[in-house]
Amino acid sequence: MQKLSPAQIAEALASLPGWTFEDGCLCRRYQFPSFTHAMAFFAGAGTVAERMDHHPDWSNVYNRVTVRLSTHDAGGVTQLDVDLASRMEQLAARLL
Ligand code: H2B
Repeated sequence: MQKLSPAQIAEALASLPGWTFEDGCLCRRYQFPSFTHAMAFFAGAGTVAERMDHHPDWSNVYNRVTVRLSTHDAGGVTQLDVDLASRMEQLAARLL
């Protein structure tokens, strides 16, 4: 997996509303209606991540989930991170 260029990251972000590029990662902060919704997101996105063998750095406080995506092996953001981010958007859309 090749690291994306700043221009490629900017292009990907154009179709990922709410996502930013911060500290070398794709970043998104979700606020769900409840802790239960946040846990449903963890379960769904966790299953997708495991299938992709691509794992998010993420944290949870009550109904909030902060996600940071990068490809450690590549030392930056790759297409895998863009793909996982868009899968997360699909899952979150059903819970927000
Ligand atoms: N997840 C992420 N986010 N970045 C990686 O570089 C990565 C991963 N590498 N999940 C995978 C697992 C690698 O460690 C295993 C051995 O495939």
